[in-house]
Amino acid sequence: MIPTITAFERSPDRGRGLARDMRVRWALEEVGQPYDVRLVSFDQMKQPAHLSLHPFGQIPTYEEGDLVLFESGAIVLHIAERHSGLLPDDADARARAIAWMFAALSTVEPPIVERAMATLFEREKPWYEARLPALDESVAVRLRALSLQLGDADWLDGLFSAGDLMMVTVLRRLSRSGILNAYPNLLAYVARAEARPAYQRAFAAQLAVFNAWAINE
Ligand code: GTB
Repeated sequence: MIPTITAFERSPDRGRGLARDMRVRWALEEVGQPYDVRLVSFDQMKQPAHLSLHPFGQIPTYEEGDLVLFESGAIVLHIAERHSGLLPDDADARARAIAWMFAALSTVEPPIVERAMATLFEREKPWYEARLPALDESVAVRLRALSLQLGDADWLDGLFSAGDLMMVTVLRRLSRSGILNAYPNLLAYVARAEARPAYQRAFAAQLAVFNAWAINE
């Protein structure tokens, strides 16, 4: 059965692959599962039809037969559990890979998103300049630890897993800030992941949505 995911009709990231459908697309590409995409506007996301799929009126969602899922982490975990290629067979290694997925979403992503939100919406506020160093430090605390953990390994725990997929999508949010430049192994880690054919296909697919919209504007 071909699943259907939802994505922004007009992504505010202008095709840079930062919206959270990217991690779902990437996971589907890694496991070789074809998928359909339904594009939604900000207005449609808040209408009953979409709210019946996603209680918070967001993207991405995932529909596969009677199964409806929201939350990109849950969707990627579902894909990884139903197909081979994103989680190790060994039970302990599998549990560790899932722990890295949670670490990406609940430990590393929050300070990165908080900083991104401040740079987007608070730049003109009187407190912005004073607040930024604390936001930067919250991000740095996580990046220092992650960089130490990764060391000179290719991936966080053996072979590439859904944990790496999730962590890289989180780190990519920092790409334009230059913050990753202080962590050459993390920069290389992100580049290594971005070079994967599955990543490239997912990136091209979401970029095509933006380009199609831009041509018609
Ligand atoms: N925890 C949820 C998940 O992981 O699935 C979070 C989902 C979420 O935040 N979805 C966003 C959304 O639907 C899109 S991805 N927002 C609309 C709304 O809440 O009304 C977040 C996002 C948006 C834009 C950029 N960007 O421009 O760079 C990056 C990420």
